[in-house]
Amino acid sequence: MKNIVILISGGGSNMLAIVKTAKRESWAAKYQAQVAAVISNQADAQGLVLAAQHGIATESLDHKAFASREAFDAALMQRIDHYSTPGNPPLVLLAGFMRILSPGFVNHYGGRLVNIHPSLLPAFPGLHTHQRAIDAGCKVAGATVHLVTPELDHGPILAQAVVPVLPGDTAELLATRVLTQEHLIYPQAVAKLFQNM
Ligand code: NHR
Ligand code: GAR
Repeated sequence: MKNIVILISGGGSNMLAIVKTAKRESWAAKYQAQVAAVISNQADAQGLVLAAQHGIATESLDHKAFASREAFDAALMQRIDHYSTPGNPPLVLLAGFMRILSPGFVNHYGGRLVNIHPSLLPAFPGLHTHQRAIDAGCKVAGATVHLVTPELDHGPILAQAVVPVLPGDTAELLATRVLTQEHLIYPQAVAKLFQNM
């Protein structure tokens, strides 16, 4: 069995979309894969409650309890690698995970670390993507699933979805429109990765 570990910081709606798809489409039988755990750097993340309701193991690890980014990342790596199975390090999915990961962490999971970013990369890496797209006068916006590399939001693109930016849009309205698409493309991109693994 290949284990998936999902890292979150908040609501966890992308995490939930992946958990539900994995169950509905019986990934266990199809790909010998399952969501083994959800880990949050925020102890009060609503996503932890949702994951537990679906019978998934949950953990939280507070980045503020560590002296450096590297120390937090090393501890996080240990927690994740607890879910390794013989011959298979876990596939690690960032789903609204809000901490930049150091090169040591990224290289440890090389090719097995995936993020969903709420913009059409390479446009708008980093934070506040929806407001920046509106301010730039973009007519379309969207989301990108990509492999994580040490350079923020720059890894190879696995999937994208496009939505219109509508007159009068606020960042909140646009975020909701984009999020609906995120829930479709993230599970699809993960399934495609497994088909090639
Ligand atoms: N790490 C690496 N090395 N590469 C990527 O592509 C990463 C990553 C870690 C997270 C998600 C990301 C996004 O999709 C992601 C991609 C957090 C920040 C950030 O500035 C930026 C991008 C992303 C996630 N975080 C601040 C920090 O100091 C904290 C902000 C906060 O807590 O609200 O880490 O956009
Ligand atoms: C999603 O839109 C995701 O793309 C974005 O945060 C939201 C999390 O929602 N990620 C980032 O902004 C990473 N910096 P969710 O917790 O409901 O999945």
